[in-house]
Amino acid sequence: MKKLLLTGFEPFLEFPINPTYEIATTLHGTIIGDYEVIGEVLSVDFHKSGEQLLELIEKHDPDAVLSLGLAGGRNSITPERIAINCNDGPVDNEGYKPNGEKIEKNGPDAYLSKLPLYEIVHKLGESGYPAKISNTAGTYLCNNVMYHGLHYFSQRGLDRPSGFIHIPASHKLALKKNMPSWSQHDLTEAIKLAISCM
Ligand code: PCA
Repeated sequence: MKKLLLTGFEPFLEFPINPTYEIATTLHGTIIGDYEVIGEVLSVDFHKSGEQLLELIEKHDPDAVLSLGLAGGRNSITPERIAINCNDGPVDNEGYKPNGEKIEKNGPDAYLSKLPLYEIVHKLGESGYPAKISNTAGTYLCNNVMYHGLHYFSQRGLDRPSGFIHIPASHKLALKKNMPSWSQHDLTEAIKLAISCM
C-alpha cells in the first residue's frame, strides 16, 4: 500500500484552534484510495517547521505529501498553485519575525505544486464543496512548508505528488473569532476527496 504524509499545524497567532490539526489526527491511520494516511502535526516556527516536514519525509518515505493550513477568512478549500522562496509576515509561535529572507539561499525563486489541482477543484465542486485554486500561499509558515517539501523532492529528482491546501475556519474556531466557517466534518470530507484525486 502506498503512503501519504498528511500534515496539519498547531494553533497560531489569533487562532486558538487549528482545524488542520484535527484533520491530520482524525485521518491518521485511515486508508483513502491507494494510500494509507500518516497524519502529523507541525509547529508554527520558522526555524523548525520545514525541518520537521523533511524529517517526517525521511522517516516515512511517503509516496505523496499533502500539507494543510488554516487560511482564516477564506470561504473555500484552496489548493495552492505556487510556493515562493521567501519568509515574511507576523511573528511565529516562538516570537520570531521574518524579514523577507530566502527559505533556501541557493534555491529557485518558486516551485509549482505537484498536486492535481484542477482534478481536486473539480471533484470537490461536483461533490458540493466550494473549492478554487489559490495563486498565493502567502509568505508565512504554510508557504514555507510547501516550499520545503517541493524543494526536497526536486533536489532528489523524485517526481511525487506534493503540495499544499489552505482551508477555511471550522465553526468551532468561528465561535471564538468571527469569520467564514465550515463544519469540521465537511472540512475533513473535502480533504478526503482531495486525497482520492492524488
Ligand atoms: N496557517 C498559517 C500557518 C499555520 C496555518 O495553519 C499560514 O497560512 O501560513
